[in-house]
Amino acid sequence: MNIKHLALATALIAVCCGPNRPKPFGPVPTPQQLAWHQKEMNMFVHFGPNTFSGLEWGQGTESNDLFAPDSLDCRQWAQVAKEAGFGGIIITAKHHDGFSLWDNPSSEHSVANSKWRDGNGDVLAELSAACEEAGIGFGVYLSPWDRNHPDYGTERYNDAYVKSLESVLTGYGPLFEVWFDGACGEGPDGRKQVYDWPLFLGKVKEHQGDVVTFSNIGPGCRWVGNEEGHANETNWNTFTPETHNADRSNLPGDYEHYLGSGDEGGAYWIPAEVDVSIRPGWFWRESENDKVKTARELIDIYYKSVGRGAVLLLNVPPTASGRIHPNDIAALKGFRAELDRIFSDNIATSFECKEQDGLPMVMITANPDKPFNRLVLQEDIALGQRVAEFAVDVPDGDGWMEIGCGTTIGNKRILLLPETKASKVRVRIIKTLAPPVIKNAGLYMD
Ligand code: FUL
Repeated sequence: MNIKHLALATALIAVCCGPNRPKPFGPVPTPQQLAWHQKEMNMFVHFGPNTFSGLEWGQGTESNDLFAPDSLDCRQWAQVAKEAGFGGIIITAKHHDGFSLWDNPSSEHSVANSKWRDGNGDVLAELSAACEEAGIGFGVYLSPWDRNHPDYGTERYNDAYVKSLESVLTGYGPLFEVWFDGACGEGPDGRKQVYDWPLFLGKVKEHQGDVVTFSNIGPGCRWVGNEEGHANETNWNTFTPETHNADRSNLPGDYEHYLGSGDEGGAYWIPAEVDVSIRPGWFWRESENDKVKTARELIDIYYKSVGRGAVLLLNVPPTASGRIHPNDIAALKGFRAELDRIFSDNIATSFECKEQDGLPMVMITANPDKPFNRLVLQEDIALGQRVAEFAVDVPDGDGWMEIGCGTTIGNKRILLLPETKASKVRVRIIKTLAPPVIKNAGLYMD
């Protein structure tokens, strides 16, 4: 710890988790963002012509009839999601190929002009009803990039896109998240589209209020900067976007790394979302049935996303039949069983927040007979994000011995520790931007 941090922490001891609820500090989440943080994990569903062609990015020239799931079962998706512990499902209503899973008023390239269910099918209607029935949220991904639309690359396309957007924003009840993919490819003759973000975001606000809106840089949540399943160890929910069109020239250093860490003292609450697929690709293909991530790989992703204060968006793509493959279901069941096994037995019996040796502390009392190797900490983020650095000690003779350390906490921090038995564990808050407000502390064994 350097002198500056010690001084800062000393000046801020006053509170931790006492009865006097402190005032908010800095940017805070909206009620919708707070509910989103509490979901911790959502399921992404990539489904469309690519499911049938094996491509990751469809050309936009595929026949409408390529999309032909013979046993579409959105209730199965919702059930799988719910049982795995996902708070909602986000579906690719339209991916880059432009094919729309509902009757898109500004496109001919959709289920409505296909032989599937004689043109009367609507995947969004079916999935939103299934999510409602299962008691989980429903969200939509609507790719701005469109390789099919004839107007792509011209000003007219923005109006066409807005018409599609309004159709999904008004047709399927309240959404928990709207997902704007950052990909912006070329249209015919190399035409580049300049997306009208103020127009798009204005329509979201008009029809769905403060729904959490994902794009590379928010405003509801930001991309974490990779598709591998991890946030950075230091992960601030606060962030100051410079520009919406990913003009990276004036951003600090490595842009992707920067997205994964956010800004200490950033101007807005724009938390990171970790999007990653359970398979190598985003879309299902037969050849990847034996490449589904294992339960343990998913646990590792969980530690590096939810356990670093982010929200996890795990893609589980249905097969061409319209059902989720048994291998993906087995992996998710294993993942859920591992989470339950690890986090059902809290070795901490109580915790209190106090001052000791001039620092704010979380003092945890633990069952000395049981080993632990995971520490869970949670800030009360409704009051902002505060903690920037902490260290973890256990008693050692007359003193203490440090067994781990970390930086940010946020909604949830899971710190990996060496296997330890102790009657007490103390968390020293070494650097904090305001008096820390820790609402939960626990010890677990993995
Ligand atoms: C990317 C897309 O290009 C991928 O196909 C996928 O949809 C992923 C979630 O976002 O930008």
